[in-house]
Amino acid sequence: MLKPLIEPFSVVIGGPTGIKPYKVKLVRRLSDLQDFFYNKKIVEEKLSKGENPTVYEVYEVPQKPVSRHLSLAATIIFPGKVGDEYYFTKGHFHEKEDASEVYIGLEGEGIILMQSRSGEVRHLKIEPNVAVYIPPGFAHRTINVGSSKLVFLAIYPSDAGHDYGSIVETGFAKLVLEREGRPVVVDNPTA
Ligand code: S6P
Ligand code: ZN
Repeated sequence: MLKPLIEPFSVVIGGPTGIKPYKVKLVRRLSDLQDFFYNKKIVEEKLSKGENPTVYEVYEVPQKPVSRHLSLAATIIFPGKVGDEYYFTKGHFHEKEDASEVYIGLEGEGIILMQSRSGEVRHLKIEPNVAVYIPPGFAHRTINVGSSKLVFLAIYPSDAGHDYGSIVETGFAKLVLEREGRPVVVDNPTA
């Protein structure tokens, strides 16, 4: 039987939401990332002073979660740090282990940290005119290492799913920290 046709569509890339139009907006504030930054004391201090900045926003055009579809999402990570650790996304494995993903840099400069279930770590730069392929089986976190917002487009199987729990449990084996004004990738002492 023929599958029903989905109407083709386009989005405009750029502007304050990264893509337009979008269907779903997600906002991640410092309080949502309490379990993810390595220096939890600094996070607690900021939150107790009433500081709860937005760390990143995601603007999604999701499709039905079935394998023949691809979803689009723009992520905007604001510039900032918790102590010496740059702002980042939570990071996740895809629940569907064979789901890969492509990121395309639109604005700013960042690093994508990738880590396999067996602990192998890779990192690549993301910036305008760079596309990064994230193979199946690698958890991925994006870090804004610049002084302006980092914007990138993600294209991924709509049924990929997100597993955040494993990242909270084990942490990434590497951290991206500022040292003498520059980003460095170092071992995570708490992982
Ligand atoms: C989805 C894709 C991105 C992230 C977004 C936020 O597979 O990788 O759209 O969801 O960058 O990151 P996170 O780790 O909070 O989902
Ligand atoms: Zn993903």
